[in-house]
Amino acid sequence: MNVTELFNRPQKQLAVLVDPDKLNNDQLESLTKKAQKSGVDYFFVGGSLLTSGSLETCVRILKENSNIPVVLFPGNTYQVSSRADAILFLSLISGRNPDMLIGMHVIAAPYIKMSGLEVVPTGYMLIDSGKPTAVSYMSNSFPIPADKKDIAACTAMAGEMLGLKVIYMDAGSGAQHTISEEMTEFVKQSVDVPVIIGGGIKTEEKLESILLSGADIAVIGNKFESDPDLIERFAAKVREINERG
Ligand code: 1GP
Repeated sequence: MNVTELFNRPQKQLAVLVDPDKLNNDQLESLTKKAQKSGVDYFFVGGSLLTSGSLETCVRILKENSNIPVVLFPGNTYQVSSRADAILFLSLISGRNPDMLIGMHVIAAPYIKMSGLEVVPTGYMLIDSGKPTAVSYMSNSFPIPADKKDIAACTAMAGEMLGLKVIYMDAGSGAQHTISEEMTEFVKQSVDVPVIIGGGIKTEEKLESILLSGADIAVIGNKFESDPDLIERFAAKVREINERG
């Protein structure tokens, strides 16, 4: 199965977000082994900026120490590695910055084609989380207000109609407030493609309520960076939800 097919599986899934800037090689190797042991579904790899970490080294360590699919979640056009399994080809449909809707894609397209990576056309939607995030600043775009679930749903619908294969709603890394269950549910009911939710998920309770309200895949970065031992517990929670049905 390729990554797009894996995203479409009926069960709830867990992605660990790895920012190559945040972990040294030893920490990354240890986190990778924990994720492998715990049965995590994906690694998402990327960051708004890469200032010290190496994307290539990061992907190599993930691949050498696990058989978990590695999916690039690029913060810019430089974050392409042919060692990964797939790339989220992100169109920032919550914003009105043409560079993030199509401009960067034109620049990246030939490199991505040469890389041979599986391309997952992704409708990326930033949702307001109470304070400006790195990605809203770097993308020069406004997030969708947190209480405007109708705007979020119509944006997701439009993305699906444009042919995007997955919707990723993100409150931003380290968000103060996660995306609400109400918005998650409303968006999920509005589209047939898988819905990914991330940003600020820190507890098993939150993970559970986001998945039960309709998210197909939950993405967690910050919390696992500060406490990698939680990976096992969070992955067990996802398994438990799937077994309950
Ligand atoms: C950010 O959705 C991801 O783009 C994950 O956010 O780091 O807050 O878990 P956290």
